[in-house]
Amino acid sequence: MVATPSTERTSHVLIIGASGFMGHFIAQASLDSGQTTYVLTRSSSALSSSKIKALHDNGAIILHGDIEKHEVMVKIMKEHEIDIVISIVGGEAILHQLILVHAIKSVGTIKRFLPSEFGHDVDRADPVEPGLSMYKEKRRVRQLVEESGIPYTYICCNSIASWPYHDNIHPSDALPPLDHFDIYGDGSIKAYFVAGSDIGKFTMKTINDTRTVNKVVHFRPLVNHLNINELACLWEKKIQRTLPRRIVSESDLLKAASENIIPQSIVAAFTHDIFFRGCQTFFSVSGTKDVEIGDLYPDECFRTMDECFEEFLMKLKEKPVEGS
Ligand code: NAP
Ligand code: KXN
Repeated sequence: MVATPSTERTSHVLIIGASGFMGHFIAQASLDSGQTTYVLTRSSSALSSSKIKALHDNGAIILHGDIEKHEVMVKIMKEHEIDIVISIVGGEAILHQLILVHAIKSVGTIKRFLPSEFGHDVDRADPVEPGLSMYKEKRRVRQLVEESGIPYTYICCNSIASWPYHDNIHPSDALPPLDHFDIYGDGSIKAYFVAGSDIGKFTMKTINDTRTVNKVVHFRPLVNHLNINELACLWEKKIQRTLPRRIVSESDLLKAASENIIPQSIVAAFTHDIFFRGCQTFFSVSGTKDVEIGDLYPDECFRTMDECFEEFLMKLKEKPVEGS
């Protein structure tokens, strides 16, 4: 029998924040999954950004706009018949999404909205300030989305696979340490680490999946459920030498948070929440709104931390750091 070509059109996905750190992984995964991918940027000379140019070269359609401009966003979503909106704006722009939610509501045809979450479950985690203020903003966005009746999915992907530096908002842009390890407390509290490409890949699986409508999707890959002592040993095996450990105490992190230097103090607050309070593991994924990504896609594998550290090692070999 000859297969009939499918006449179903691919989803039109609008990605906001693709020039950013996390957004780039999502936009690349959207292209890899074959969706028609629109990338919104505020920059009018977008192709001068190497990240946007790379996405354009891979087939993304670049649009100029700003989520703070209601009418512009309504026009863009209507004109391009957008089905799915994924926002991955950074910490300073979380509340700008309130305007975007109103625009999505007035368009009326958006099938799914993924707001800028991509971390911990903000309704459960309770970090110290200034981390708490960022979560309060994300909670406000959740509340408006739910009141508006827009179908949504919240991606709680936990930590991006990298060394968890307490002062770097984009830790996977940096190599793991080569001089010493900062170990938080006794180093025994575990976290979940997910490769950026997997955050993208699994996020894209959820967007047309009816099981994730109005759900909080938790990423808890057991292969990457590790504490910082285990991470340090893994990296030592890769670089084939041992490094001294320096203990960073709970009060050191609380002090770094209380200094209120943005964004570093926000990261210090989240690092405290992860490695002292255990915010990624203190609850079970069992509420009526919760789903675990591994339960949804049991046949899909996650990249392991071993593979991610191997990739860092390759980068180190390509570009050796002085003194290493
Ligand atoms: P980022 O690098 O700061 O990038 C933010 C992007 O937002 C920029 O590319 C910017 O695009 C876009 N943007 C900002 N304001 C905008 C506006 N008014 N209209 C349109 N676009 C706007 O962000 P990020 O650090 O990746 O953070 C993204 C999300 O991921 C956050 O929710 C954050 O909490 C989370 N995150 C999680 C982890 C983790 O380990 N779990 C790590 C990092 C981030 P243009 O300049 O091109 O307009
Ligand atoms: O401006 C920012 C930003 O863009 C990202 C301030 C903080 C962050 C952090 O977001 C990121 O560095 C790490 C992180 C989150 C949010 C995280 O580990 C969990 C989370 O829920």
